[in-house]
Amino acid sequence: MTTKAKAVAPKVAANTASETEELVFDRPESMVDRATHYCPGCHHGIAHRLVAELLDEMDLTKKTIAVSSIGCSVFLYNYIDVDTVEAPHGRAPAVATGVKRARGDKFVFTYQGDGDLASIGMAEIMHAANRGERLTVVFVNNTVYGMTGGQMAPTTLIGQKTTTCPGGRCKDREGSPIRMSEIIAQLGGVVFAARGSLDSVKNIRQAKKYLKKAFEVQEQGLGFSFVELLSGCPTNWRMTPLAANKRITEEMIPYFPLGVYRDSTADGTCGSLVAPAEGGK
Ligand SMILES: Cc1ncc(C[n+]2csc(CCOP(=O)(O)OP(=O)(O)O)c2C)c(N)n1
Ligand code: SF4
Ligand SMILES: [Mg+2]
Repeated sequence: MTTKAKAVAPKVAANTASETEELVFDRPESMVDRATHYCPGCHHGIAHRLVAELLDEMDLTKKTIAVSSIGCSVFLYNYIDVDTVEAPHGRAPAVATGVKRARGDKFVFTYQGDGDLASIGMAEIMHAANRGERLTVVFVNNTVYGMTGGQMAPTTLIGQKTTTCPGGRCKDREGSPIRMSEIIAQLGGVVFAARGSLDSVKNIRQAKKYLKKAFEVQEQGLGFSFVELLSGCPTNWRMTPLAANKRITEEMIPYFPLGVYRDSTADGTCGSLVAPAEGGK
């Protein structure tokens, strides 16, 4: 189910006979030239773009099989020009396991929301990580079930109002928000686990570095790699995009600290859990 991207614009565009303009920002070749269905201010588009940029830069596009799941990113195959398998809700790590084991020559990543990965698919993600499947998981945590209208997710913050906890999430009633990167990092088959954020340019650049490392881990055949991306859902948070970004900075990052939680590669920390780079627990 691939869609061909339009030819990319030349890197130097002629303006007049005597003048040229340097193209400094362009659409990645592996991204389809099409408007997305995402709401204004949604971070799924940024996450897609980071993935697409790396597929281009690492020359992975032609050998990639994406496993998209259920949630607002269900139409990922419309936007990233790679072969894609659509997995039932939460089952992407199990489907990706089959794909990667059958086609070890392919680059395989799952792209999952927090409702998908940390709720209905909790068993699948835990066991795929524990087995050390040689695949990469991109986990978009926006603390809510976005697609279905804003129900509480396992990652919903204490006090956050959703349609299923209209008075705000209460620890005694619904339990504490689950920190997936910290849990995943402790499982035996995990080589790289990190949490980035898409709320600022600085954090987006850092998130791309984490994704790149995770992709390299798979390419080197080392084992399971996992990157969580803190993201905004302005629509279901009932916020403007700017206020949503601020919420990530001020409320999400303190609870979900950014940084590398496991790096067992040769240039990493040889299998030990590592402290997050910033933020407090
Ligand atoms: C087995 C099953 N249960 C429930 C649903 C309904 N459903 C579709 S998307 C979704 C929530 C997705 O939330 P999340 O994974 O956080 O993705 P987001 O939309 O926030 O990116 C649910 C519950 C479904 N499609 N399949
Ligand atoms: S509902 Fe939320 S997650 Fe879904 S597209 Fe809109 S802003 Fe993005
Ligand atoms: Mg979500």
